[in-house]
Amino acid sequence: MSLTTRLCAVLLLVSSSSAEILNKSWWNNTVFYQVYPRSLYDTNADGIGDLKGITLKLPYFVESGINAIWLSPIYPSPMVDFGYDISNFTNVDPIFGTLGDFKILVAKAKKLGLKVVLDLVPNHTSDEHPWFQKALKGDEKYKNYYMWADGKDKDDKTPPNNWISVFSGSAWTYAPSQKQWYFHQFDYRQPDLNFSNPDVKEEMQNVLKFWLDLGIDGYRVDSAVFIFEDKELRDEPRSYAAGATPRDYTYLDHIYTTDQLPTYELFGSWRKYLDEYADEHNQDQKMMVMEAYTSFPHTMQYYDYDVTPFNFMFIINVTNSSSAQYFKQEIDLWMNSMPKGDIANWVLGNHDNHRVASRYPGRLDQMTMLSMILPGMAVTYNGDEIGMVDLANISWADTKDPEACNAGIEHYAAISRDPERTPFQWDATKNAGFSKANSTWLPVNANYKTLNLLREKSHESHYKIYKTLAYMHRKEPALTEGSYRSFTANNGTVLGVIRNSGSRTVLLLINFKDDIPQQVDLSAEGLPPKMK
Ligand SMILES: *[C@@H]1O[C@H](CO)[C@@H](O)[C@H](O)[C@H]1NC(C)=O
Ligand SMILES: *[C@@H]1O[C@H](CO)[C@@H](O)[C@H](O)[C@H]1NC(C)=O
Ligand SMILES: *[C@@H]1O[C@H](CO)[C@@H](O)[C@H](O)[C@H]1NC(C)=O
Ligand SMILES: *[C@@H]1O[C@H](CO)[C@@H](O)[C@H](O)[C@H]1NC(C)=O
Ligand SMILES: *[C@@H]1O[C@H](CO)[C@@H](O)[C@H](O)[C@H]1NC(C)=O
Ligand SMILES: *[C@@H]1O[C@H](CO)[C@@H](O)[C@H](O)[C@H]1NC(C)=O
Ligand SMILES: *[C@@H]1O[C@H](CO)[C@@H](O)[C@H](O)[C@H]1NC(C)=O
Ligand SMILES: *[C@@H]1O[C@H](CO)[C@@H](O)[C@H](O)[C@H]1NC(C)=O
Ligand SMILES: *[C@@H]1O[C@H](CO)[C@@H](O)[C@H](O)[C@H]1NC(C)=O
Ligand SMILES: CC(=O)N[C@H]1CO[C@H](CO)[C@@H](O)[C@@H]1O
Repeated sequence: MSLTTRLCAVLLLVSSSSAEILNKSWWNNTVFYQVYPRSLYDTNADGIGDLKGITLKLPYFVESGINAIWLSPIYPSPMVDFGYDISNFTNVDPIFGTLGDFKILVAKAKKLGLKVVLDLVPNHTSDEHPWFQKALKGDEKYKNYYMWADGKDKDDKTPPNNWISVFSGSAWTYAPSQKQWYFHQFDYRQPDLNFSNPDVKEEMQNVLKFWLDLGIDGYRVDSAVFIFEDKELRDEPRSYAAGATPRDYTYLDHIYTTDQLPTYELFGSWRKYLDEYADEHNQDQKMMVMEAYTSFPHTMQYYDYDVTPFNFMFIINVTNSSSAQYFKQEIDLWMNSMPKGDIANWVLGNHDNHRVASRYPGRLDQMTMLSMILPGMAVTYNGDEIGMVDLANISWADTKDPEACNAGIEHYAAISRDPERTPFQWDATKNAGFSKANSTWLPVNANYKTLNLLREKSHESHYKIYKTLAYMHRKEPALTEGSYRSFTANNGTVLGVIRNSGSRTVLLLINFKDDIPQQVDLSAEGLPPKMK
């Protein structure tokens, strides 16, 4: 991506955007909080969290300094992939409640000044979706909603090409009723939608509209990189990744099944649609943020289409063993590569990765401060604000994550995402106050008697630090409008961030050698010479 292209895109946006859109880019400098609905709060004692539970906890979010939440999928789903396989895009799964419950949630959130964002999973539907069921019966209209091709040898043995599913093995499954193969980036029960088909585009726009009409404030788009594939269905080249077998996703270099240009263009068109909607209805601008695990240039490319890519660097690139210089280098890379003045964001954790307190042992507060003091949007996964840790010893019998189940009893523990999905630890009562059921969908971490919100409210704690920083992040002018500069000091032992607006300055110093106290000379940074 050349700088000129990006500048052009910015100029275009300025000239084409409507002046009427209210609270443009309101998500800048927000504290954006991911709710994993199954694990937040259970009101009907079935051991699984629900919408009524989220509604009950809305005041907790507000009191914690959070001002926008996004909900992982709540749609009807066979739960082959915990709601990321959707059988109806415009309804609520009975496990979570009803559309009525959702309307109440949104109404209460609005009263509290809390924005609500939903997860959109556009790459595929469940195989139980009526569209796919019709396709399997040969209905031409609905067959074209999906991706079909003849086998290479026109038989039922050889798939159309060598593409591999993320869950391993061929990405094509033969449908005897059609004597053709259908494409699926993930499980064979998650057929991919054909976004080259205008009818599919329109259907998805109707889905966007359905939830906007119910008052939501935007979308977080799941697995954004997978929407379009090469039209010619060309074989992908080998990656030569170490240890990859021909069934493994990593065996191939996915140049024809990820990051395709039409994918970006589709999101650009959704951005426009959301802006038109907000304008027409005299509402605040709608947020659109993308989950895209991809290379840095492909990540930056989203900015060209005026949508915000999640920044996963504190999960993927930087680790607890990275040096202060590497932290600085990566943070600066993002700040200097995104279009000037655009919105940065810092994701510390999510439902697909180990908990931040487990990835950065003993350094959670440092990471919280970093995400809150850096410019842009701070992104928190529920439970990280109290320092919940992975439940490392979930047994095979208790394992729920489909990816872990696919891996088998020998290998599940290494890849399971269950450890970071356990129920929220509210207090020291039964099931950590999460549920009155006799068993919960995943076990509650046994440490809840000492690690819980109620306890953390009563003494110096991760939660108190989080809350203080969250308010600062949103209210302190040096953070909401201030300049940004980073530096390292003491021969790379200390990472510093300075935010400044007029006479107000916020300085963050992180000691990378916790056990050795540091004296930092700040005169070179234009600050008082000695701070401890
Ligand atoms: C949106 O704008 C209105 C009017 O300017 C303001 O009162 C409100 O606080 C803004 N909301 C957000 C989320 O910024
Ligand atoms: C999805 O749910 C809605 C309720 O919002 C219902 O009206 C519609 O018929 C369902 N669609 C499908 C395809 O089942
Ligand atoms: C996708 O839809 C387009 C337009 O309807 C059609 O031309 C194309 O063949 C479909 N692609 C596949 C792989 O089914
Ligand atoms: C982070 O790591 C991924 C995977 O190795 C890489 O593709 C990406 O470019 C890296 N991003 C940054 C910001 O260094
Ligand atoms: C990083 O964390 C791992 C545990 O996740 C630990 O084994 C390792 O010692 C830590 N490294 C540093 C430098 O703290
Ligand atoms: C977002 O906030 C930062 C300060 O944190 C500011 O520098 C930047 O210009 C803002 N961008 C937008 C689009 O509001
Ligand atoms: C996991 O280990 C903890 C402490 O070692 C123990 O109390 C707990 O019962 C174990 N949980 C499971 C599900 O085995
Ligand atoms: C839990 O188990 C006890 C004893 O078997 C039973 O009386 C009670 O109804 C159960 N509670 C729930 C919520 O299922
Ligand atoms: C600075 O760090 C480098 C590499 O860690 C080390 O070789 C050097 O001796 C250190 N210098 C001082 C003045 O501590
Ligand atoms: C775009 C999309 O749907 N991404 C999801 C695709 O499906 C897999 C499997 O359901 C999910 O894990 C992704 O998150």
